[in-house]
Amino acid sequence: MAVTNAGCDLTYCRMRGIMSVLTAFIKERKMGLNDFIQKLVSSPHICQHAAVESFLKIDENQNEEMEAELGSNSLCFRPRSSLAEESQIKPCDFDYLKIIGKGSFGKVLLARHKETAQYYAVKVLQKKMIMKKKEHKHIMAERSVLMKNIKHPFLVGLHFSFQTTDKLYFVLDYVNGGELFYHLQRERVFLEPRARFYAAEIASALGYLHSLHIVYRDLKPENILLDSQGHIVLTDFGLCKEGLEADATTSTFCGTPEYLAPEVLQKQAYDRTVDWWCLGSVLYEMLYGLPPFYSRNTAEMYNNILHKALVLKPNVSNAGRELLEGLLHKDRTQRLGVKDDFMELKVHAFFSPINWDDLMARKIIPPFVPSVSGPTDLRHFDPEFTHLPVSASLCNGESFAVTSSMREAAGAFPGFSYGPGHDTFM
Ligand code: ISQ
Repeated sequence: MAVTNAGCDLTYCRMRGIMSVLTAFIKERKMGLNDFIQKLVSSPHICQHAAVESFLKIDENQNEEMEAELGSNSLCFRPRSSLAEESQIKPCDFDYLKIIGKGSFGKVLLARHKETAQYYAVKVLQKKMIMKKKEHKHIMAERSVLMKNIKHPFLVGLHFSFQTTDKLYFVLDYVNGGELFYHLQRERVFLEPRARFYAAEIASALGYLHSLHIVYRDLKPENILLDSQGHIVLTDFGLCKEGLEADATTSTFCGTPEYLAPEVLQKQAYDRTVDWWCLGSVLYEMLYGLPPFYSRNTAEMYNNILHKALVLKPNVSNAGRELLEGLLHKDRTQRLGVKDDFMELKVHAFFSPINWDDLMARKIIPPFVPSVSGPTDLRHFDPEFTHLPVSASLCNGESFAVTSSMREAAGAFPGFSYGPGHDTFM
């Protein structure tokens, strides 16, 4: 009995020992698993793998909790779409309805997802053209910026990106309120409250990008859209410069010359204050009807930007003129926003009627609501685009004769594809 008791005691002791070893083991495993999960979710690439996604059971709510735990800068980009489909997203998953924009590298189309009937703006870029103009770094930058868990009420959202041998596809939020400057052209100038509303929404989007160390860099009229409610949507992150810390500068530029800041024109180093110059240019144009330093002669306009003093006619309020002077300082070290970035703009007298919390919550009623009857109402898009025939090759048009330049283009965008099932590159 004693032996048995002793045996029991021993067994009990042993049991306790085993339990504590097991507990330690489980604890360690748990920590290891936590580490593992953290690694998984901080790699957008891995966490979009179908198997990983189902392992993590990422759905909207869980992801929100996870984001709160991991901090808002987690790199795991949440697809905005509720697509349950786990197969790879491909061009033929969409009906391409109309061309709504066109540029040198490709076009933007209104597309409807066949399964969900959801409308998207699909930006299709020709790899060949991008390679020819040595722009693939910018395109990858656009995709990487869009994927950086960017979520802001006034920035276009990326749902998926994928590629075929000759094309890159970005599947973006679709908005049909038209370009801000389409409406400005119709009205010549905006009254101050309306200009203030747009400038405030744009400023909050820029401030948000800066907080992620992203400089938008090329704010220009065609990148500023309105949604159907009349809120701002900034598109086109192709020229964004990623990874600029608060006092970092860069000097590479190849954008279009709409609102070029002096330092960019002179190919000097620039930083996030370049965006405040661009905002000043947009605000100036909204209030005065033409860009600042405008001349029909481009060379003269460049000269004006670099050397001509800013003259502000008195038909704008003192606060408005003071803000423009601050934003359009030729010397970026004197420009409004150089110290505290967006904070300096937020507290400026011109924006005193703006409640920034309401603005971010889209609670400020837009001063103008574009008239649209529904998603397929394209009245605010240029008929020059919408009347163009939609190419059938978007869905079935892989080119058959594969040339060496195509082969080169095909492999030039590793890691571009993003969305359900895109764990590998094409
Ligand atoms: C979204 N909706 C309409 C037009 C667009 C152009 C470019 C990028 C996104 C867009």
